[in-house]
Amino acid sequence: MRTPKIWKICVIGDKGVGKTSLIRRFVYDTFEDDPEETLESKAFKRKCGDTTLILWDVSVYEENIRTILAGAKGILIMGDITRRETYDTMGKIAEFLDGHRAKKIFVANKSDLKYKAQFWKDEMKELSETFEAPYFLTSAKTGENVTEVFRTFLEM
Ligand SMILES: Nc1nc2c(ncn2[C@@H]2O[C@H](COP(=O)(O)OP(=O)(O)O)[C@@H](O)[C@H]2O)c(=O)[nH]1
Ligand SMILES: [Mg+2]
Repeated sequence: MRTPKIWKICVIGDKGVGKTSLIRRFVYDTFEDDPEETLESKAFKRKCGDTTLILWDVSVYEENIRTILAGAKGILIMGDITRRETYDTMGKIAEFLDGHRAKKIFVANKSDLKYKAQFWKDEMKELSETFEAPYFLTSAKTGENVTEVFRTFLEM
């Protein structure tokens, strides 16, 4: 019998980038246009084969960020393509996490709003090369690339 694996994955990024929406799309395959704000960090769970993913939706108000991230196997660093400042935050987070053992993936969300994009693949590629971590353009709204992001963690 194979030992079941439990992996902790944390999702972080500026307020409103779609962290909760991405997790909800992955776990429940739903999307809301007007979800409630995440005041407190919260965990979701989804099984993928013999691996159980515990997904931490990290609140921007989280005071114990290091504690929340402790033991994480993976960290999703998320931005919103319609807001350039969220791209800059991704870089700051990656710097802050330098040396953390977790696998990191950069996620530029809201790809369905491409016509409003303030950054796109070139910028993401730069981030990806600087910090040696893969990137994805996702849409929690349409579901584009959402399972691919989590599948990449399972394969890393
Ligand atoms: N168009 C579009 N809107 C999104 C997407 N993901 C999230 N949103 C919207 O962006 C807002 C913030 O999403 P939320 O998941 O609460 O962001 P969080 O603060 O990072 O958890 C909400 O109005 C969502 O409906 C997406 O992929 N496309
Ligand atoms: Mg949220």
